[in-house]
Amino acid sequence: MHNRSWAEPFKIKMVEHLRMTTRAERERAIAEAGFNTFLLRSEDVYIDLLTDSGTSAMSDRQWAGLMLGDEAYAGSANFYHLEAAVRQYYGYKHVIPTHQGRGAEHILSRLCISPGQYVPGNMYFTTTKHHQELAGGKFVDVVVDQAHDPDSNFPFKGNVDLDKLGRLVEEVGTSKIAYLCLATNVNMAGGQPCSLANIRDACALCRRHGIRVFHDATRAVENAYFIKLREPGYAHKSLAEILREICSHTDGCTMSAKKDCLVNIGGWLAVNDDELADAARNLVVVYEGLHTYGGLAGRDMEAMAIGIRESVEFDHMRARIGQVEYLGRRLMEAEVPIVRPIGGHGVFLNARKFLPQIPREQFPAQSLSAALYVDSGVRAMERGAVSAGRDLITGNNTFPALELVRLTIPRRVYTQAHMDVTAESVISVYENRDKVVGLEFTYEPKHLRFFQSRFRPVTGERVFTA
Ligand code: P70
Repeated sequence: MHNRSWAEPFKIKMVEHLRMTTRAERERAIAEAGFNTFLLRSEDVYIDLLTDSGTSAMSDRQWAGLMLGDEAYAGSANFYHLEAAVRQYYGYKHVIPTHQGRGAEHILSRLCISPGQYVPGNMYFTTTKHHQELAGGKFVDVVVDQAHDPDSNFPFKGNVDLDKLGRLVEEVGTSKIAYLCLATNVNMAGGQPCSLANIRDACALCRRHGIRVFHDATRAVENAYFIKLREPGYAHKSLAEILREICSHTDGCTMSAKKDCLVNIGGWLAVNDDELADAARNLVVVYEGLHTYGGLAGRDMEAMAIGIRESVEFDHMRARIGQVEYLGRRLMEAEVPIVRPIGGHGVFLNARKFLPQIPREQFPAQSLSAALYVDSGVRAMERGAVSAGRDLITGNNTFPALELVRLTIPRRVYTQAHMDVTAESVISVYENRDKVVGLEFTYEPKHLRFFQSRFRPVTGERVFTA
């Protein structure tokens, strides 16, 4: 079986029509959107690779599950199905649903961070860091150096750097550390996994110092897949076994179920500690909803419970990551600069290498995602300086080592032919890269600026003049 190419372990039952646009229409649409792909109307997008979040195609079983929604305000049967699935596959004791991942991050940050505390993490994620800061915490990056190098082929670029973590503990003392925020399949590094050996060691270090570890489990199953393929000793374990082992080292997790769990909306907070669970259940009623629905409909929780079971099936993950690799390989063959190794949820273009003529102050990744949309209607997402935002203290723009454009692949949605068209478009923009111009802000909001910022080209009216 495994000497054959991967193919989707499903067939298509319903189709959603896409609208094709002309280049002139796209020029107008991106200008109206302030050259920010978040502000495009989805009707104007052909292949939508903005995100893998909430964009999955649900299975017929999940759709059937929607019809079993128990919309009771309290004690919905679907909550208990979700709770059982999380306990079985992730292994945490207490499960508190939230409307999506950031709802869980909000509750956890409020409960576990005191003002002035540090929160080490294996690379920042935008919403996670924002909630940590709103709670008075300070994020400290403790990911391995390889994560910041797009050309490093290290197989576990998501790993925690134990020296960096140890040094922080020594410098500030355990009482100043809120917890370790441990992300699996690190998003901002390019969808890069942690090894189980590293997870074990990082969590052991924390335990020795009495520091808790909370896991951002958003893409933990994708991480489990890479462990199975790459880490000695795991080839014969199931994804479900590896997932349980990952989670067993940590004290709880936040989850955006809109990714691995194959649903369009939902999330949860899970913890093992009884007192913390009580406090979280109490706080969730203030911000999300009663602790047996957390801002979701009963049907959403049912779809999530079913999605969790489907997500750990090996053939599903093999096809999912196989598709991402297919796109990545096509771009590598054309020598387009991408982050290596190819990640789990998308292919990340290295905009600094792609557009060396655009200075970082003119946001090359933002320009590149706008140019790609103009070329073909493919929508990508900036993951560089605009996403990183400003320094809390100085107010200056921060320029992370990685200035990337993410081509994020929704699960079970697009075909290999869509990947071909995407690759052809990226390659054609690459061939005409000298015709892409930089951008400057015309509007910059206070919180998570990348979502709503507006820009204009630094010269002329068009971002891509090819
Ligand atoms: C994405 C989405 C969400 C996310 C995540 C990790 C590792 C938490 C969350 C929050 C959506 C997104 C969010 C902010 C900026 C751009 C896009 N990631 N942890 O596309 O979960 O969205 O459910 O509140 O990746 O990567 P939620």
